[in-house]
Amino acid sequence: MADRTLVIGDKRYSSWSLRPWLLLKMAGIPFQETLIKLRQPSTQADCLRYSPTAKVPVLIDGALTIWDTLAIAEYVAETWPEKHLWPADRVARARSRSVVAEMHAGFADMRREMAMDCISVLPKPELSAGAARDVARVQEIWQSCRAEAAGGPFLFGAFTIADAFYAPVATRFVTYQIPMTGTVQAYADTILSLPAMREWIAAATREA
Ligand SMILES: N[C@@H](CCC(=O)N[C@@H](CS)C(=O)NCC(=O)O)C(=O)O
Repeated sequence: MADRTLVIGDKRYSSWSLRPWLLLKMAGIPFQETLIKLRQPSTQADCLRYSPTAKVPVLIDGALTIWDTLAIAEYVAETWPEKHLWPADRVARARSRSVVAEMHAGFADMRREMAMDCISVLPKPELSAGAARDVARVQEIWQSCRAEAAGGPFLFGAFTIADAFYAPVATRFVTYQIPMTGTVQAYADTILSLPAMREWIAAATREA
């Protein structure tokens, strides 16, 4: 059994947990899971057992603990370079790091007003101007990346860290009935039809 554990939150709600989980699955890197229930009186104490920030995800690889999604993704990419989890091309790699950084550091309004609930379809919310801008920007990123991508259906062709970072947004667009057309719809469909995504959503349904 792998001496590697990913500590995650509820699959239904934890968008940050989905990112490294999907990355490890898509890369075929074995790991065990420990799931902490979020939004419970015990959540903070449960998370503090693994992470100084009291947040998930956390990757525990042997003696090493990594407690931030981007740090986990970088560690995985460095440890398994043969998986090519960043694009091989230097220019594409710089662009993919930019869109990943945008996701990691931004989209606060969309995140707040469209919290991940990957097993539900909810009424389309009245979005604030900020959240509407976030949605438009994500769609612009997907369109511009797909326009330049070659060799596969993902943002940079083959599956990379950028796809893991935007996968939770594909579920949010469905949950909150955000209109999608053309390239944006096709990209969301690509992500949501991945066997690993189906596995995550099926497990989220069982949790509920
Ligand atoms: N910057 C962190 C954010 C992680 C985060 O906010 N995780 C949420 C769950 S998605 C969490 O652990 N919340 C703790 C709580 O709900 O008490 C990362 O990139 O990993």
